[in-house]
Order: sequence, then structure tokens, then C-alpha cells
Amino acid sequence: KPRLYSGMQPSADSLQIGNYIGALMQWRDLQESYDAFFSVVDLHAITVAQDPEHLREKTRRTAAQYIAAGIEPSRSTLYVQSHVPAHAELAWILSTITGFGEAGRMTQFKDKSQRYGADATSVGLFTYPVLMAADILLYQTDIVPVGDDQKQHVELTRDLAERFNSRFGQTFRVPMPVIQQDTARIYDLQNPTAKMSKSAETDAGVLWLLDEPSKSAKKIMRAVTDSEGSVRYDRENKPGVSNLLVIYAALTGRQIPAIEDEYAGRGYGDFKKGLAQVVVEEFGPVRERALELLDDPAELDRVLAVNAAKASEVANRTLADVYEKIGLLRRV
Ligand code: AQP
Repeated sequence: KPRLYSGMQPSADSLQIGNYIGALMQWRDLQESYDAFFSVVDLHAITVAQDPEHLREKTRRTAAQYIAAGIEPSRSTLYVQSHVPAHAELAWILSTITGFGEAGRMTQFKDKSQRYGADATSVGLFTYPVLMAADILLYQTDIVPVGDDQKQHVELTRDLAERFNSRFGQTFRVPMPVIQQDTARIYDLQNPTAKMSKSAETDAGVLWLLDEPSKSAKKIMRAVTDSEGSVRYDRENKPGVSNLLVIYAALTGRQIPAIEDEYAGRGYGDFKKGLAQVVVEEFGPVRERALELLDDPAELDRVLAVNAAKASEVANRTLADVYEKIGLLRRV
């Protein structure tokens, strides 16, 4: 089976519906036909200010939500990034073949460093894409399903793989990004031109997987729409309604025109009620399963340890080859 790699940061207590639709739902389907590695990328999460005790909790919670959403830890390799030290080791090696200017062109770094200011911006945030390249290349990955915001990082990963291979001999498989459709991109309910994000400044526009269903329903009822009153997809002029339509379609597997037809001549209130019901029905079982898993952290940790051992086996093979190729003296 071809190999797949993807991951998410444990940057909040709960994942948001954008993570679910844009990543988890696709991962769940792809794990059938790929040898999939899904990582909770805690080393990436510490590139910004964080609270250590809370990070541990968020890491378990993220893993539990992967499983609750249908990632099967007996079929896919679901593990915590820091449990496999090869990630940090390969990142160092790759940083030595990454140009300073090349790294400086990463738009996510430019955006984030502008947001935090120079003093709060760490070198780790700068080299984040190099660590991401290490994540992917360690597993001889064929495809990387990501949002279009991550496309540039995967391009860098490809460049680094090709550069290493041509300088030191064939070592890495060059991965292909699989970019999710525009219709899988979810926007903030209160600010529907901004991507919904775990680290959004306000909570009112974010639908959390682990929230009480009634809370999510309320947020949907209060979502920003427009004054036209017709349920119609038009990303440019009706970003709020279009976003709700995308969520509706993604969760039900229905086409947007069919949903527009169903709500033709009915107001936004009806439409939002319909969507709230869809979201509650989808999230309810996922939430329950995640909370169940979190009730037994020892068992969850055990599953993660078994998977980290599986991941290490693959990762260490690549790392040993890299060390050999670049001329590090082998330990006897
Ligand atoms: N709004 C979104 N719509 C569709 N997909 C989304 N993803 C994130 N937000 C949306 C996808 O979820 C995965 C999570 O990646 P991440 O945790 O590394 O961070 P991110 O992309 O930056 O996601 P967040 O939620 O915005 O996290 P923070 O606030 O921590 O930066 C990726 O596959 C992403 O495409």
C-alpha cells in the first residue's frame, strides 16, 4: 500500500469542525487504501507560548478525538510526535541543507511572526517547516493530505528531499501533497472570510468537537449571514451562508444544490435549525466516544506507546540511512 502521512497540533482542548471536515473525515476514508501515519505533533505545538501541564492534556485529547472520529489505531499508526525522537534528529539534519532565505519565504511564518511580534517569535517557529519536512520524509511518504495553507510547506519538503537525494544519493521518497478542495475549507461563523481556527481570538465563531451539542446549536443559530434571506451558495457575496452550506454538505454527503432546493423559499432560521440538527447528530457520538477514551488515560497512553514503537521502527530505518549518507561516524 502507498504510504500517507498527516498530523495536527494539540493546540487546544478540542478540535474544531474545520479540523474535522478538512482533515479527520478525509483521513478516515484514506486509511482504507493507504498505509497511514497520523501524528499528534506536540513538538510543533511548543513553537508558540504554551502551558506544560495543559499541553499534556491537549495531546491526549487530540489523540482521543482522532480515534473517536474513526481513525483506527490498530490499522493506522496513530502516535505522538515526541515519542519518536527521530523527528527532532532529522529536523536538525534537514536544517543544515535549508537556505535561510528559503525558510524566510514561508508565508505562514511571516503571518504568525507578524501577529506575535519579533520578541515573541521563536527560532522554532521559523524552523517549523523543516520539522514538518522531517515528519513526512522519515516515513518515505507518498502522499500528504493537507489544507492549501500547508501547500508551501509540502513544496519545501519536496525541495529538501530532492536536494538531499542529489547531494548524498537516493534516500527519501519525494512526497506529493493532496490538497483538499476549496469546499472542505471552513470559515469562522462570526467572521466568515477568516479560516476557522483552534486559536481564534473569539470563541463565538468556532464549533468545537467536544462542546456540549446544545452550545454548538446555539452558535449556529447566531452565525453571521446576510440580509438577502435566500439559502444560496455564493462565496463572494454571501460568505456566511455559503460556509454553512459547505458544512451541511460535508457532514451529510449531499450536494450543495440539493440543500439549496430543500430550503428554497424558507428563511435562514429554518436552515440554521436544520444544520444545527445535522451537527449535533454528527458530533454527539464522536464527543461521547472521545470522552470515554479520556476516562481511561492509561489505556490511551498504552495504545499510543504501541503505535509509537511501530512508527519508530520505520523512522529509525530512514534516520540510520541519513546518518550513513552524510558521513556521521557510526556508533559501535
Ligand atoms: N478552517 C479549516 N477548514 C478546513 N480545514 C482546516 N484545518 C484547520 N482549519 C481548517 C485542517 O486541520 C488540520 C490541522 O492542522 P494543525 O492543527 O496543524 O493547524 P492549523 O491548520 O493551523 O489548524 P488550526 O485549527 O487553525 O490550528 P491553530 O489555531 O493551532 O493554528 C490541517 O490539515 C488543516 O488543513
